[in-house]
Amino acid sequence: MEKKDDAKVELDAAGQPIKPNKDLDNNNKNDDKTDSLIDKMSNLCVKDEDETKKDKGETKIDKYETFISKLKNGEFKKIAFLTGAGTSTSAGIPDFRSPNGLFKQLQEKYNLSSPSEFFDIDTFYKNPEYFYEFSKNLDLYSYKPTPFHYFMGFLEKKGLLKILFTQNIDGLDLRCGIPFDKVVCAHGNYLEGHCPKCKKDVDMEQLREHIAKGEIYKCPTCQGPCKPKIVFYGEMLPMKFFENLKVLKDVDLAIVCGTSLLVGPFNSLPYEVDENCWRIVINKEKVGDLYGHNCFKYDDDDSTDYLMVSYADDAVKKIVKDCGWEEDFNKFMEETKKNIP
Ligand code: CNA
Repeated sequence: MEKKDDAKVELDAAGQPIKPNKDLDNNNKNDDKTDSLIDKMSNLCVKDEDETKKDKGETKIDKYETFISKLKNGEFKKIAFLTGAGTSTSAGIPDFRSPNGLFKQLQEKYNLSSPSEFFDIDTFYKNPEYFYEFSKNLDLYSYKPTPFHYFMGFLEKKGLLKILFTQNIDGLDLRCGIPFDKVVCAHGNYLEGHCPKCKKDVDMEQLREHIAKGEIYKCPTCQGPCKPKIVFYGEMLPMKFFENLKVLKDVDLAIVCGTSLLVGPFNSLPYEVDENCWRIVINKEKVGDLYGHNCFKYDDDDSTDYLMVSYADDAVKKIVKDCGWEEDFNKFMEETKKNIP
């Protein structure tokens, strides 16, 4: 496909179109018709390209350049990250909704009627053994943080990270140099155990032992099945999520990454920020069209929303390079990795 500039039809001194392509010129004798056809086709090509860009949510490159220049020059002083499963797929943990994601795997294995049913609290009450079997085979300590996780830690080291809201329960965010008080695990974690029925905390060590043996750990108080404090569909989010919403009002850059933005209330977080806040969305496919509404103004040149259709780690590589931070970032990764068990 021709680029926009190549497709321009130049006019001669008499105001007639000069044919843009020499080969076409030689092969076509009916000049006027050919010219107008070429003209029309050129315009079609340009339109096509623009439409494709719009479909992908890409906008002009200068918005990215402005973003980089502000990041590099320290104009963003309070950065929030809003992340999902896509930040951990390169560590080897599948996400939910990708074609080979957990939803499909678990729906097929347990013959469930909907993809999300496995993580529904009613399924857990009915068949706690499903989740115990899944957890038994899940050794979260065997996974290592990805370059994206280290990037968040790197910005924390630079004093720029204000807060991280993550939907992930893998704990990788806590292993790359970000202090616990700045991490909101919106969908809970695997570090603590509780009884979802009576809400009592239970001993995680005992819960782990039960999971390893495939025995349901019954709540000492109400006899209900216990599980790690990860939030299932139908359960409340941790209070820390709601308590920290106000922090988002005070950030000047929000980086949203690796999330389909389909799970509420997490998917409302990008709208908690101030209207002047920059919102950079990094995802391997376009996201952010909530219920058919384009909530991000990617295509509006005056907006501060920018979509990078990219794998999370590739985006980090590019941003770090464009900011001239490669050497410092690599050093940070190496140093931080040494402290990971
Ligand atoms: P999701 O709905 O599965 O969406 C993931 C998004 O990330 C999709 O849009 C993918 O296209 C995109 N994606 C996948 N890999 C990459 C990549 N390498 N780079 C960039 N983008 C990528 O997951 P969400 O997080 O949006 O949904 C919320 C669920 C998923 C939460 O309840 C989580 O607890 C849950 N989850 C967490 C983990 C984990 O802790 N690592 C794993 C699987 C699911």
